Amino acid sequence: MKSKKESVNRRGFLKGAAASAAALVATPVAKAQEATPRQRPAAVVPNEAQLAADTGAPRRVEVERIVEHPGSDFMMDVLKTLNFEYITTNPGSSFQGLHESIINYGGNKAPELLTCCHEESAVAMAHGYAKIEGKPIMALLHGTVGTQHGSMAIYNAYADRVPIYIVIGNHMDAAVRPAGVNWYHSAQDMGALVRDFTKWDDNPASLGAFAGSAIRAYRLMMTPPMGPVAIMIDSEMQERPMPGPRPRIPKLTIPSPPQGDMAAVREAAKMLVAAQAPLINCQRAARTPAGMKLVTELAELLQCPVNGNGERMHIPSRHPLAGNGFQGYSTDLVLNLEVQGGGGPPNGAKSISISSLDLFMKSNIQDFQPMSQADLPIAGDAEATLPSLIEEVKKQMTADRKRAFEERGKKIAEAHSKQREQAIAEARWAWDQSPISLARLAAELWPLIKNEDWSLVGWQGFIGGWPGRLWNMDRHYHYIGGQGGGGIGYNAPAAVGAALANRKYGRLSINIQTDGDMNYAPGVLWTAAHHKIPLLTIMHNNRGYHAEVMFVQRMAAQRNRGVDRAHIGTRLIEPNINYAKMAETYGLTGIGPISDPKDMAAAFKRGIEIVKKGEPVVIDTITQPR
Ligand SMILES: Cc1ncc(C[n+]2csc(CCOP(=O)(O)OP(=O)(O)O)c2C)c(N)n1
Repeated sequence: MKSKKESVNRRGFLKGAAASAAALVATPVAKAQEATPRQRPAAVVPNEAQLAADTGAPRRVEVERIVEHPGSDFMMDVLKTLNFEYITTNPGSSFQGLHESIINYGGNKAPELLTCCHEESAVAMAHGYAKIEGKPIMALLHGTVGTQHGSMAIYNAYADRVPIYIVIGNHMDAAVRPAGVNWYHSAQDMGALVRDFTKWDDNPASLGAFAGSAIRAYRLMMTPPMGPVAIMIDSEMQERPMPGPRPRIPKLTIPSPPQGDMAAVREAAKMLVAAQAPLINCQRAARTPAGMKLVTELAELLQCPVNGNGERMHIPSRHPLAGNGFQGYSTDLVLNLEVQGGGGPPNGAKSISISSLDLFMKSNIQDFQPMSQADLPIAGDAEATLPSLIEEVKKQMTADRKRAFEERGKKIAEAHSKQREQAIAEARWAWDQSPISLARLAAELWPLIKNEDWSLVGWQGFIGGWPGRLWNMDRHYHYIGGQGGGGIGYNAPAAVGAALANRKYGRLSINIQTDGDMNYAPGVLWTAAHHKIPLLTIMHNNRGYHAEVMFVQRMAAQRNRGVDRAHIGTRLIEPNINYAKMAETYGLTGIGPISDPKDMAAAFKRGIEIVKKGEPVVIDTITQPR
């Protein structure tokens, strides 16, 4: 039996709940078509009995007026022409109209809405997805607050030249914007928050304008150099009934990527054929799987080395021409393909640059690097230009040059195989050490995955590059590079997004994950569990922000003050973080912590088995700093 006091309190609670329900239903659904300033219709509030009877089953919320054809249904018609497979979001009232249309309009057809616990995760997931799939998904952000949270990830994608279609809700019309939190979340120029690092943004004032902007944004985003775009959507426009006749939706066509000028391409071929020791340098040349084939074909024609599996796959890791050539290979000509800034060629060497970055640049953010020193700069997309360059090299090659190339190629191949042997020898160092060596971690994992269709979806910059040194990477999805803008917090969510893209191909996605990065927004683990995204996450748990430990140590040493306090502000210790438990909290299988290297193989096998059943797993390994 409830006491009298309790039942009064309960009634009081229900009254409060009814009031908040009133506030809730007042905003989203019941809206009339009248001119501004608009009267909000009084909402019909669920009564106490309804609330008390609420067992958690979906309840029909009554409203005074049903909106038959809300603007957001039309927005969905437009967005569906863009064929997004997924929409990542953290929910917000500024796009509740569109949210409702996504889940209910058009018979629940794709795109699927993915629930994210942080906007940075929503955007970075889209970043990782696009690098595997070669096409974008949409990230839906809430007003000023969601956009600010998402902005770091937008910046990374911008610097990485990766397309993300960002839609941002806003309560534009101050005359009808309810007082309170909606004002905090609204902006007069929302796009300004991310304009320095989006390729384009727009704030369409009508549904007709939205249709045009939505298609234009997609085209601009997909034209090299690619990049994220942002479209603002006004809440009133989403929620009001469609005014007047249905606007036209422009047809989506994507411009072909720009090729470099043919006269310049011929000149480049001439320089490459004549060079004694050319080197191909790639940063983001391969946009599609074809890019990797083209770079490899050019290298094989010229029998010259390819430096560049840093940001994308450009040549198989065990290809004899992968690397920088032999010791004493004194490069006299560098061919830079989509390299920011074009790099400084070695002393006395000449350089050619083929890059779409010359076609688009913004002012404020300094990601463009020092001024390019190219002797022959060709403005154009490298991947689109490579077929003509290959043809020209073939035309200009003589039998004499071919013989010289073959000689060169033999020496490069010998050096490549020596480097591989050296990598294997170096991997043995500290083999039995605890904390576990990263080389051993990569070496123990390789035999377990090499016969699978695997994909490394995390960055290898902070794990000593061991997968690239030891594994046989020969597909475009074997490696997708790093953050782009160096923003930590990218890796964990981008890996989930990349694993999402890999899921439909049945690929085994693997992420060797640093601990500092994981702690930015670990809720992405829940997203992986909730949406059943198979992913093997192996924690590189060095219990700290090791890059920063090293910086502080160096600074202290430079000042001769000793390095014994460099852990202050840089280590994640006292208490240690248990990632197996973290994973379990979010509904994943957690394994570890593992500090004895002998225990790794069994844990990896178990993890792989679970991932192959379609689930995400986290294995916590306690590792050497680097
Ligand atoms: C958003 C952001 N904040 C801070 C930094 C500075 N920073 C560079 S590396 C690093 C440490 C990253 O730690 P972790 O991911 O654990 O890798 P580790 O250095 O330990 O290998 C930090 C904080 C950054 N690059 N990005």
